[in-house]
This record gives sequence, structure tokens and C-alpha cells, in this order.
Amino acid sequence: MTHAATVPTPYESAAEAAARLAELTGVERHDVALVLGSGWLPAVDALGEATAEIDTTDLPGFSAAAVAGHSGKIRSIRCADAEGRERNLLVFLSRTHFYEGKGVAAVVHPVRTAAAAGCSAIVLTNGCGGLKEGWQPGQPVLISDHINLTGTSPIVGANFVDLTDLYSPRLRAMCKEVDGSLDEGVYVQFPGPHYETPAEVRMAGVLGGHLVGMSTTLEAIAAREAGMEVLGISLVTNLAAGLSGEPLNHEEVLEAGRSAASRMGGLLSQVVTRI
Ligand code: 8IG
Repeated sequence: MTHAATVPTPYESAAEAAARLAELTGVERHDVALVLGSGWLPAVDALGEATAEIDTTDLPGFSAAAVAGHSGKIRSIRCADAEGRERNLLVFLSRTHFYEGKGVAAVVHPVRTAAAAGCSAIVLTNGCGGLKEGWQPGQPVLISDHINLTGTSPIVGANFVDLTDLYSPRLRAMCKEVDGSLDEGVYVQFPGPHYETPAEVRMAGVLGGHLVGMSTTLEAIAAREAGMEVLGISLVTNLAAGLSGEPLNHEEVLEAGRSAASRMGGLLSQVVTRI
């Protein structure tokens, strides 16, 4: 008699990764997850001392990081919340992008692992192009809503998840208390890996978008499916194609992150302790 190999579901795979995470970090339960996008890495040290740092590839279901400026590490950071209670942050120093072609389940595996590890909230950050008049490279913007142009979903089957208020109004208000100058915008995820044409940037604007990038929306959907509260923060690293008169390059993305690191580090550390 033959037995069909049982392939774990994405949720079982995430539970396995969370169990291994607890073993390797010695932290039984994490409270808040943070995913760092392009340009955000220099801000991470403001969050506090790492309890443990592991390679993403030490956990089942994770693949190696593929982008310069993204490090394939997961950091566990203990900090105190506003009332002095201990908090365990789970920080992903890199993400898997949709354009890597590893499938949507691979893109959202960190999110599902964070949920399985106990996180009730997740902060998704990214670097992106900005469309709004007056925005400058190096400026963080709160994501108020999104338009997912990948044509796909991390959810398979008849699970009609509600995405009203996907980007938590409560957490956005909290960010504005920390920094009253923060603006908001609608994030448009293109599949990438090429940047948009100037005509596509104009299309994004006509559709009601203010930020263009290659990540975040699928992760936000998976986080909502898992019942997590979602905060999205974009770092405008460049003006969207056709708006500055200059071609886009990845180096300006990294530079915008370096120059804005202390502002974003301060924002993140204040916000994660208040969530
Ligand atoms: I950083 O201008 C970064 N990522 N699609 N467009 C898209 N992704 C980006 C951009 C941008 N900047």
C-alpha cells in the first residue's frame, strides 16, 4: 500500500516555523511583528538590543534574501511598552517579493509565521515612489489604503475576508500623535521588478494612488486574514518615474533610507511600544 505524502498547508508550515523560531530565539511568544522594506534597515538599531538574531533560512519555509540592502535575518528584540510591560518584537530584516516568482504563499509566509508566533499586530514598511505634490525623498508616509495590481491574493478558497479599514485607523492615529507632520496615501502595488513607466505612474494617480511600490498589499491581506492589526508605513525614496526628470536607481533608495534613518527609527520605536 502507498501513502500519499502529506504536504503541509501554508498555515501548518507557518506554525512549524513559529515553533522553530521559539526554540532558536528562546522567546516563547512574540507580540508585534515588523517587516523592514527598502531603506528601512538603518532604522532598526533604534528599536533596542537584540535578544536573538537568526537567519531566515534557519526556519522552515523561508528562502534566502534576494535584494541588496535587504538582509535575510530575523531579529527578536525585547522592549518595554508604555506601561513598562515586557514586549517581544519580531523583526524581519528582509522580505520575499512577489517578483521573485516563488509564489504568493512564499511572500506571506513571514506574516503567517508572525501570527502563529503570537503577534497581534504587524508593521509593514516599504520603500516606494511618491506621487503627491510636495513629497520629498526620505519622507515617511502612512498607508491609508491600497490598490493591489498583482492580480492575485494570498488567500485560496471561499474565504471572503473583509478589507474595510485594512490599515488600522487606530494605529494611524497613534503614529500622528507621535509625529503630527505625517501624511497619508493610497499605496499601489505593481508586480515589478521593473519600475513603472511614466504613463503607468499617471494611471496610478488617476486610480487614486499616491505611492507606487512592489510589496506590502499581499502581506497586509494575509495579516488581516490572520486577524492581525495592520500598520503600513512607506518611505518615499524617490519621486515616481517621470516626475523628477531623472531616471530611477536603487542607490537613491538606499541613500534616502540612510538619511531618514533616525526619524524613522524614532517613529518605529515609539509606535511599536504603544501598539
Ligand atoms: I524603493 O518608484 C521603490 N520601489 N514600483 N516604483 C515601484 N517600486 C519602487 C519604487 C518605485 N521605488
